[in-house]
Amino acid sequence: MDNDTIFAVASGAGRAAIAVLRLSGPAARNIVESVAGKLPNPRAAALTTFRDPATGGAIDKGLVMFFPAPKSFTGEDYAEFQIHGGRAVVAALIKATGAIAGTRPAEPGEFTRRALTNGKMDLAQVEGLADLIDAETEWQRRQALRQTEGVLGRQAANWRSALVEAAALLEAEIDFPEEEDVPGRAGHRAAKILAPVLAGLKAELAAGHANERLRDGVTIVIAGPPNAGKSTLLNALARRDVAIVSPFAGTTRDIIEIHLDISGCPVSLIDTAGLRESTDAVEQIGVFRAREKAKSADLILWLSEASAPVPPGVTGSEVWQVFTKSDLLLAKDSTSFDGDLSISAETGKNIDVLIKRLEDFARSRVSDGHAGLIARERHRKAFESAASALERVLANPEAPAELLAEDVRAAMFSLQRLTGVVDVEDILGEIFSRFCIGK
Ligand SMILES: Nc1nc2c(ncn2[C@@H]2O[C@H](COP(=O)(O)OP(=O)(O)OP(=O)(O)O)[C@@H](O)[C@H]2O)c(=O)[nH]1
Ligand SMILES: [Mg+2]
Repeated sequence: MDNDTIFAVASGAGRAAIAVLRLSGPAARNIVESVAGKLPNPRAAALTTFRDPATGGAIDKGLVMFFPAPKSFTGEDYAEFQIHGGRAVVAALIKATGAIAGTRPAEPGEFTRRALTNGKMDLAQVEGLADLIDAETEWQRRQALRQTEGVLGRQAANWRSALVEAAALLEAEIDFPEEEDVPGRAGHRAAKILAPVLAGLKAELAAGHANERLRDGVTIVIAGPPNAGKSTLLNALARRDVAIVSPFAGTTRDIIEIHLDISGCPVSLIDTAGLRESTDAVEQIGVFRAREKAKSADLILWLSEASAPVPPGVTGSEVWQVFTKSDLLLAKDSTSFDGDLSISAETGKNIDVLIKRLEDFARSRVSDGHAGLIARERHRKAFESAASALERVLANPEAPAELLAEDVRAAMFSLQRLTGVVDVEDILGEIFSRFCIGK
C-alpha cells in the first residue's frame, strides 16, 4: 500500500455537462485547500471557484465535497470536485491537481482497491460493484446491488461461526481425549452443527447457475432455410434495422449478434445464414458458422415459411419451430398450420406471443436477481469445496477428530476466500484489471 494521493475523473470520458474528479489519500485535504480554496464542512457540498495553485488563475466554478477518513468510500481522506465537463476544464483541473506533491493518477479500480484494503467492503462486494457498473438490464442491476450490499459476506460469516463452533468441539476432543468418553461423540456433535450449513450451501449451489447465468444472459439463435424471414424477425425483435433483409435467398452470410433486454433479462439474439447446400465458398462458411452457433445456443428458433414448413435442420438443447409469413398463408386462404408460433413480421401477428414465450424461457434459465448468493464461478467453486469438505465430515462422524477438524478447517478456508479474508492476491489482480479508471 503506497502513500500516494490518487486522483481520476470518475465520470465518463468525453464532454459532458458535469464531470467528477475524485481524489483519495493523505494529501486530499491539502489539495482541496489549495485548489478549491477552503475545506468545506465534512460530507457537505459547497460552491467554490477552483483555482490553479501555481498561478492563482480561476479554472471553473463548481461543487467540492470532502470526506475525512475513515468515513469515506476508500476509508482515507477523500474529496470530489464537480466541475463543468468540458475537455479543457477537466484537463486544467487535472493538471493543477497533478502538480501538487504526493499525487498521481489512479490506476484502474484503485479507489475500490483501497476501500477493500481499508475494510470498507469485502471481495464479494467489490465484485458486486464491478457488476453494478456493467449491469445492462434490470435483473442484472438488482443482483449486483444485492451483492454490493454484502449478502454473501453476511451469510458466509454466519456459516463460519457454526464452523468455528464445530471446530472447537473437535479441537477439545483432540486436546483432552477422555478415556471413558463415547468414541466419536465430538464428531457427532460437530456433524449436528454442520448439517444445516451443508444444507444451506447445497441449496445455494442448486440455485446458483441461474444467478451466474444472469451475468451473461441467454443465447438465442435464429436458424432456418434461406429466405425464411430470419433477419426480418431479428429486426422486429430489435426494433431497428440491424440486418439486411431482401427477397433473395442467401442474403445473410455472417453471424449477426445483438443484445436485447427482454423484461430485464439480458439476451443475445443471433441471426445466421440460411442453411442450404451451397457451392459459394463464402456462403458455405456462413452455413458452417450458423451450425456452430446453434450448437452452443440455449434456444434455437427454427424458422420456416408457414406455407412451406421445413423440419428443424439443426439440433440443440432446445429447438422451437416458428412458422413465418403467416400473412401470406391467410392470403392464399390455406388451412394448414396456424398455431401460436405462426408469426408474421408483416402484420406483427404473434410477435408479442413469441416475445412472451422468450421471456418465460429466459426466466426459467436465468435468475431475476431477487435471491441467491452465487453470482459467479469463483463463488460456486468456493461453495463446492466447502460443501464437499463438510460432506466428508457428515459421512463419517466417527473418524478421528484430527481428520474431521482438518475438513472443517478446509471448509472455513473456502468460505473465507469468498470474502477475501485469505488468499486474495491472485484474485485481486483479476478483478481490478476489469475496473475502469476512476472506480
Ligand atoms: N409477407 C411477408 N414477407 C416477409 C415476412 N417476413 C419476411 N418477409 C420477406 O421475406 C424475404 C426474406 O426475408 P429475410 O428476413 O431476408 O429472410 P432470411 O431468412 O434472413 O433470409 P437469408 O438471410 O437469405 O437466409 C424478404 O423479402 C422479407 O421482406 C412476413 O412476415 N410476411
Ligand atoms: Mg437473413
